[in-house]
Amino acid sequence: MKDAAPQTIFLADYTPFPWLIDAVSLEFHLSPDKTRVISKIVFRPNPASKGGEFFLHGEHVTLIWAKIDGATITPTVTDKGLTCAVPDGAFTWEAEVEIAPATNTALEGLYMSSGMYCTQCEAEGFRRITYYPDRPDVMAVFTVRVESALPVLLSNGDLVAQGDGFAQWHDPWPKPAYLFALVAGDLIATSDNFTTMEGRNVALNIWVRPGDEGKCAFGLEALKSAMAWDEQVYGCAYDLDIFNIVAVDDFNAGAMENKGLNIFNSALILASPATSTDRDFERIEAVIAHEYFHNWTGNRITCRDWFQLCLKEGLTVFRDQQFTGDMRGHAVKRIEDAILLRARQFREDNGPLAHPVRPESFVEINNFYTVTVYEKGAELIGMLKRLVGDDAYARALDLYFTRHDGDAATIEDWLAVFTEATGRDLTQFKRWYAQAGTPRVTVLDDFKDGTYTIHFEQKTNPTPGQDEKLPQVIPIAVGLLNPDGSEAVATRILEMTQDRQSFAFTGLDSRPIPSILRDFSAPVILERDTTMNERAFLLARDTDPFNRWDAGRELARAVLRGIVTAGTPAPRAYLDGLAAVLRDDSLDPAFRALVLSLPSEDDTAQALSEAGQTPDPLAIYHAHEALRVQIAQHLQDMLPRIYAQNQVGGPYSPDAVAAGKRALGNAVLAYLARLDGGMQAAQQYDSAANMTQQLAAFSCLLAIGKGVDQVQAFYDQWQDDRLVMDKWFALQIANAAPEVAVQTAKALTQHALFDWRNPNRFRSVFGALAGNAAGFHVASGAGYDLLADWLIRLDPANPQTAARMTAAFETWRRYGPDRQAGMRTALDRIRQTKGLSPDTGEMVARILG
Ligand code: B3K
Ligand code: ZN
Repeated sequence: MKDAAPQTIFLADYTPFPWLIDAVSLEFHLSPDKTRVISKIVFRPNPASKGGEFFLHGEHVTLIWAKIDGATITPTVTDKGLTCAVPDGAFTWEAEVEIAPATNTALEGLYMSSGMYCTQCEAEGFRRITYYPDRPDVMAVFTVRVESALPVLLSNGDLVAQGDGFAQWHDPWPKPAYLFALVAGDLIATSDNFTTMEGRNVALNIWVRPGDEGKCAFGLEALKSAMAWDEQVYGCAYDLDIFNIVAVDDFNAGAMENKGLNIFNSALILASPATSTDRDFERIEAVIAHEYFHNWTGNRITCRDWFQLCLKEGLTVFRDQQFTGDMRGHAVKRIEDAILLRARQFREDNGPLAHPVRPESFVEINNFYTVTVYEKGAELIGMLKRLVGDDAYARALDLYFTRHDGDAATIEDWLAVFTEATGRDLTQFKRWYAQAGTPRVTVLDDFKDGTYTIHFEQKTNPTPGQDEKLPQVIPIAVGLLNPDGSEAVATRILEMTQDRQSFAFTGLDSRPIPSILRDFSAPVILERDTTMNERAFLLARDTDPFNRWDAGRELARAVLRGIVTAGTPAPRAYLDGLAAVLRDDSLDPAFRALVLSLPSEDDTAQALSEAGQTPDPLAIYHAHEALRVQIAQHLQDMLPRIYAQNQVGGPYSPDAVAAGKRALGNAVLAYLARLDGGMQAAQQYDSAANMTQQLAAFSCLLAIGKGVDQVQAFYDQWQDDRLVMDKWFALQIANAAPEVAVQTAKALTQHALFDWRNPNRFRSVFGALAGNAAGFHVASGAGYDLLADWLIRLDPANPQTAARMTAAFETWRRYGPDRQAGMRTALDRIRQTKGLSPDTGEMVARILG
């Protein structure tokens, strides 16, 4: 075997695989160190191909024997796969390989987690199971026989035979290898069923380890809601007689949509009021829906190659966002999505890791499961829907499902159905898929003789490999308000297609106040010089909930910048604006909680750096804290009343109304803690009847430097619950004061429960540290050193998770020379590590640029 250097793969180089597969059968003899996999694959020439070498991917597999049409052969084997001579026509490939799931710490392919066998094959994990053309455009019907003494043996599709020590599964739907799954373990099912609109009765099971069976009820309800919703809204029905979900403790991603056998990170499926917060419930519901929706957008119609990842991910995120909006309210959901997009995707899009929604090259595709592909990808679907209208969107989707069912499709296929269904030329829209970077839209306006004109200018900064940007089509939803708050012009979509473009509104009595980019109609940064008063007016009066919230957000950003740069306290107009929203009981409590929340410290750092200043994370931390205190003092008369009004009695329910009240109560609690030294929070901690209340109180105490007793009490109460302990690790670090955050993280890595091989636990420590901006960027550089030490340690065991976490350094260029040097040193140290994985190597190289 020889080591191949990491290779860059290009979209432009795509060629179809020279063979098609009629059928695959796999036989697994499970054993921790010596699992045997016997495969039989029927190949025939692919008429769409010009031919080529017969190459099967295979990594970390030991070939025992191989045969073609029954005759033993000796292929040429490398550490990436094998080649051999094959007959001209159809032929049958057979092979036996040995793999060692127990030592597979990368958590890709077949591995073990808490005594169970499980798989993760997306994107390229199947090649660690057996030799195979491991690419999404090779779709085949799989039959799988699993042999093991373990009681529960699962794979994709329908169970066709079962006996002592074996089970046989058949999946009638052709699928790429990345959707293959196998699970074997001592598992317990919580079951239900669902009858589809086509009359199919589907058995639903959530499989968990003994002890967790009490945490499945919510997941089953969410699954049924998702199944019903997809029928009602998209006309998509489920297509097998069984749908299994398995909870796994050690998992790199959130969950995986394997056909008929979804595998979930246990953090995203197990739910109970005592152990899960409202946010956990909402997220679990969304992820269950997301993976379920993939059955049509991802599985029935898959991707031709991994460059098309956004075809399934952007669309499926968009669908899960619609679902959550329908379940829990669109206004709040849109704000939450915009917060995430701006915090994480804008940051990515404006740094060294910026890449198009459809990238053009990669070394390791796992590095491209990003907020850009997922969340910006979803925004592109939302923009398309806005541009063509709801009816046309529905027609285009119908066409997509009928035309491409069973295909491995491309973005070109996707856009073609829209063009066909609507007659619209989408050539310019396609730039959204190809150009990286967040467009900045600058706004000027004037008013003369009853005509109000808005002038827009768009500009996208250069991103790695893309110096020049062309104008994109941007749907800008605009409404105009009269000075008395009434609507002068209802929301309308302005389609910006040029670098500079003006839009006029005629027949107005007086100069209106514009509300621009309503509902966050495009993933752009709006730049408009405006007054505090105008923002305060929109915060008080805008009829569009997104823009109403955003006006408050913009005010807060300006106030924070003022505190950091000039020590200017928050102006009254802002504080009064907050007070008015808070006391307005006609407003949804969840919305009011969002208005009370401040932008992140990272957001302030980004804003300062865009304004040409060097952010000092410690000064930013103190500015945020000062603003919290000032807000608390300004609102102090009403805080106790709002807190009391938003306590939810009775049995816990995770529904949006109850969760919204708790969100507001807990937002208020955080301000109260700045006034009463945490008295109310300590009381709430003691009387908390659910994890939402307990955790919120715990965070409030930690954030004001208290909570020593609660750290111990929480530990004593929850030490046996892995998922709750993840919260315990994370919260202590996330809320630690800047000067002790690294020390806290370091101490926790010495804790007996710090299992660094478990991705959830690793992220609970280092994700929290990276998220504590002032702590991570502490001037000594200790944060950088600690993270680098642990990434170097994690990389050989689990390159995928290590690589993803190097993104903590992506903002290094924003900071002053000392911090830059500290981060460079850390990145160089990672880069120079002997045997560094291609995954982490690619990330470090891109970050350093
Ligand atoms: N498709 C999977 C992601 C797999 C991650 C691979 N590194 C989950 C999802 O998006 O639904
Ligand atoms: Zn997905």
